[in-house]
Amino acid sequence: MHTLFTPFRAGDITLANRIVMAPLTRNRALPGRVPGDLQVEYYRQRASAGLIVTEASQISPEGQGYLDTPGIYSREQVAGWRRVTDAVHAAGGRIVIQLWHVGRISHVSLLPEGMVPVSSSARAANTKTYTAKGFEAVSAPRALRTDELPRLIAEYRAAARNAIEAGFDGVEVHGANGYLLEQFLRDSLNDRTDAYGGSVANRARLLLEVMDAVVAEIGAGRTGLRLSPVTPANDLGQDSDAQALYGHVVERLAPLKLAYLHLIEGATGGPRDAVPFDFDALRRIYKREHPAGAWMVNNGYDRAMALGVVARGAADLVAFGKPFIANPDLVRRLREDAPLNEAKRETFYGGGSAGYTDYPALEPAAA
Ligand code: 8OZ
Repeated sequence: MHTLFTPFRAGDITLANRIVMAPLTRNRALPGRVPGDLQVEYYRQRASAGLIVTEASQISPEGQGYLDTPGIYSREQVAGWRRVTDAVHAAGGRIVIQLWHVGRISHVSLLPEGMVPVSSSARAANTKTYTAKGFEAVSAPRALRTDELPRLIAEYRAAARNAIEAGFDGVEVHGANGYLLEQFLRDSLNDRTDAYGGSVANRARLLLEVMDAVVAEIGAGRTGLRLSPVTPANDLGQDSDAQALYGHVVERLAPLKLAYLHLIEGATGGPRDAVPFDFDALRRIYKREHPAGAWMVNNGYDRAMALGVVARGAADLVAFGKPFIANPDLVRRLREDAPLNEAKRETFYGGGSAGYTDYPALEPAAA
């Protein structure tokens, strides 16, 4: 029996198998950044995943960076998500919400009147985002003042509270892919001279304070975190010593006893080995102090790789992104080694049910 298909306990969350649906931005929220009927159907179809991590969802209006991404800061959003979590739970699944603040990866047209994106620095990213007018260059950010950080941390905490009210099994803090928390972590951008810039300990401070706040609000057993130590995503640039930076981060996270850590190995959605990094060394540091802490891996895994990494004990959980877009019954297809549907890129971001809730599942197995 392959362990990939056996149940697993991550903190307070019991998973029916080790296969996780990775967070996937799909830009289909309703006005008010509220999830609606389409999201209920999309996530319900994928409830056989051991765990679903929702698409990244902004913790505040200022945390949004793309058109039509959902939030988890308003009453209407909580009510919308409640319908999603009820549907997934009724189908026997487990679901956590990814808590997101994009930092400087935004455009003024997506933000409340008069606001500009915020970051660790005032330096703009050389990248585009998707607005009501299509792809546009991101707007120049301003550096957050030190005295604004407690409010930001409180927003993560309130979002975590909202998530539990919405019926989620927990939250995954988005600490990856060039967004706000990673903008503080890496010295390729963070040019601060306060207690949140400079040394590794200072650059990790905001992330660790956010994790402390979320854990204090909803408990460590319902809290996960996603990291991407060497991704080039969103023009952040590489840290001068990623191994030391992330070694410090996981060493400081271990005593929190989180439900799971979720690692993007390599370039998000791209090459796994473009930048050298010893992910297993990171895992060993983390597991030394938190052996029960689930280690979730992601990025370009196929069936053989996933079976292998779990069988070797090098990971507890494996997250799949694009395969879950195209295969609502991915767990069954992996178990039976059945062919997979191909995901259609044209319908990844925005639109309706086409390329979203219309990918076919296998016919029911013969009795
Ligand atoms: C693709 C498009 C927009 C956002 C990430 C939340 O990379 C995202 C994202 C992905 O983490």
